[in-house]
Amino acid sequence: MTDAPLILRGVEIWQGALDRPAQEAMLADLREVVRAAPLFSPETRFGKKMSVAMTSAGTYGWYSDRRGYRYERRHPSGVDWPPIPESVLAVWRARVSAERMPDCCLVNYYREGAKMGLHQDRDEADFSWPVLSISLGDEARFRIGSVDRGGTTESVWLRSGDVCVIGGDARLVHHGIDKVRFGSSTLLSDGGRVNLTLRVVD
Ligand code: MD6
Ligand code: FE
Repeated sequence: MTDAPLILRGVEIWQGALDRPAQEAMLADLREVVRAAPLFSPETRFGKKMSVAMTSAGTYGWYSDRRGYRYERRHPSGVDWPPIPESVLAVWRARVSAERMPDCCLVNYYREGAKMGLHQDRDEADFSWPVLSISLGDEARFRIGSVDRGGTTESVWLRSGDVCVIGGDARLVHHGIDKVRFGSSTLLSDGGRVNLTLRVVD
């Protein structure tokens, strides 16, 4: 466990926060989540299918289509989202708060070639809560800009077991994933990257 985070544009990056056994245990829990609520690739509000496959756990799941970005109470199949695994909640408790648990754990799955454009996470009601992310599997280049659109950006490689906290003055910074170094980790047998983002929604 790292004892101090790297800070890039106000984003806390806890490198190596989860050891390999913790990563494997979390991945096993996520396989259960995906079994109950299968991955799907939503459309952006511009009608373009996202390259990242997603699902969620918790009270709410993040969803997108031509009507826009929002949280939904149910998976597109109509089932409730499964509960957020305890292994995931434990990271939130340790890094953010033991008082309030997240309402949503968005699961992003990057197959070969998948990426995520610069965006802000702003579909939540209360920006005083940070968004916490956990990276598992292949390394990815995480790009961070500013709260305002445009301007310069900086990037950092996120590796399996890294935890990021985007909060405070950085809560609304633009960020995205440029690319994933496919096959760089042995955690997922078929390669790829999983990123979890935990949010307080209401
Ligand atoms: C990803 N992450 O790492 C995309 N959002 O695949 C995010 O969009 C993100 O890492 C909010 C807070 C932390 C993040
Ligand atoms: Fe995000």
